[in-house]
Amino acid sequence: MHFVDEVEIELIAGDGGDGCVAFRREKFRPLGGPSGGDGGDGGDVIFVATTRLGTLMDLRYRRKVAAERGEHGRGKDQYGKAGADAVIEVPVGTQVYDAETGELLFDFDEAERPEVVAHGGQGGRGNIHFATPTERAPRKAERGTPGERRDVRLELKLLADVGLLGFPNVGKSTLIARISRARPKIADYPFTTLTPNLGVVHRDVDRTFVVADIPGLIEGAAEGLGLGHRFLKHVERCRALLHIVALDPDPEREPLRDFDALNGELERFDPELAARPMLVALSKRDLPETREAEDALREQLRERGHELLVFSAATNDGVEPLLDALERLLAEHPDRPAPRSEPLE
Ligand SMILES: Nc1nc2c(ncn2[C@@H]2O[C@H](COP(=O)(O)OP(=O)(O)OP(=O)(O)O)[C@@H](O)[C@H]2O)c(=O)[nH]1
Ligand SMILES: [Mg+2]
Repeated sequence: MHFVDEVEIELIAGDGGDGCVAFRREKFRPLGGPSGGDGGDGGDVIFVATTRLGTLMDLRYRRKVAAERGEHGRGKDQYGKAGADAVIEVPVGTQVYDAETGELLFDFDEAERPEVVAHGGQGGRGNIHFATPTERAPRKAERGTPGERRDVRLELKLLADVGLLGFPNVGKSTLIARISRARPKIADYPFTTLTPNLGVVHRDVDRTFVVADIPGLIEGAAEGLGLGHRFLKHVERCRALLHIVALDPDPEREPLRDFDALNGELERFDPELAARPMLVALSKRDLPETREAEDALREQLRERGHELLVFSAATNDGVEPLLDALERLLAEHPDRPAPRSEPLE
């Protein structure tokens, strides 16, 4: 499935139909009473969020979404039919911005709650409404008002409880595959994961949380290096972060330096992100070199105010305590962060 998290589209609500000027035909009177009906209202453009979708892909090639116009009113008191609404499903986590001003217009953070994103015009009144005692044969009717048109930009930000962060290859995808039914690709080369994946962790029937596997970030991500901030923004709506570090065969890389580098990226991207509740975990505990490095790293992180958890997704060692700690952290931070009002450039 292709992952598309940004689209721009034009929304065109239906114009209202015009009211009609018509008269009854009666045998000996050229102009009977007025009989022009009202125009129908134009259709609205309505978005509704659904959990069935995880991408904005369906909208990618749809440059515009238009609702039907209202029919014009007709003679013999006939009203025009209202135009049909255009109802579009978007994934939960979709935000709608005004494409010109950047203003946040709608935040679809809940499923099945429809919103009118562009209002249809109103039908004009027909001449049946304009008869008065002195003007028995009014030639007047209203035009329908135009439907709202607006250019919007849709941004999808995955709504996960926990965002998995880390350099490429630290084992993010292996962990999400271990703790949920998500089956991302796993491989020993960097940037295996190219698009975020969601996994639902079931701890008990009524205790679940959603984890997002964010593609590997590297130094310079806030400036667009690697997969860049295209994915950093998905972290924005996560209640908590799990920052994973690992020993890497590359001698240039070192867990503590990776940790500081990624935090620096978060900070540069959005200081609020760097302040998000965070757990730090060292992965691949099954490897002897990891166990050797564990204590020193724990000490270094303590100086930075973080506890270190250590786990192996390969053997499951330490995974349950890690999930317990995540659950506790989420319980302490029950609210989802509010959306930012400016879209990202
Ligand atoms: N020994 C050991 N290897 C692991 C463990 N977890 C992951 N790996 C290996 O590390 C490599 C990278 O794992 P991934 O899960 O693809 O890493 P990732 O963080 O998702 O990487 P990107 O998607 O590239 O950012 C793979 O070869 C995994 O098999 C672990 O607990 N122990
Ligand atoms: Mg991966």
